[in-house]
Amino acid sequence: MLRMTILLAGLLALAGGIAPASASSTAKPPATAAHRMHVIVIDQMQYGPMPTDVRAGDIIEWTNHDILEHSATARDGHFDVDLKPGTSGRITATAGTFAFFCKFHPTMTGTVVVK
Ligand SMILES: [Cu+2]
Repeated sequence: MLRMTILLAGLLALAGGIAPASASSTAKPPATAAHRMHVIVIDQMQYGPMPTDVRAGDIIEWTNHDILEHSATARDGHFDVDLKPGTSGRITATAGTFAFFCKFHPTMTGTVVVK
């Protein structure tokens, strides 16, 4: 039971940590109900889990939690989002599979599928 309580507290802490990002997004142009936002968190020189079920028109946002500058740069040159420490950047997704990397640390890679 104690373990369950600790797990629940952890989940609540996690939800609390995410809340500020969604709160600040209210100041930005609102996404319509049909278009959602997907956040990829960069931490410790890695892109976090890739979003799934991304549709054309959705917003993809990268948030840099590191103290180093990163980028989300499309392999095909389609986009190049610079991410200074502690900042976010976003694109509007178009259909297709796109691979991206960090131009400052090319071993950082990710791929998002947009339907
Ligand atoms: Cu980087």
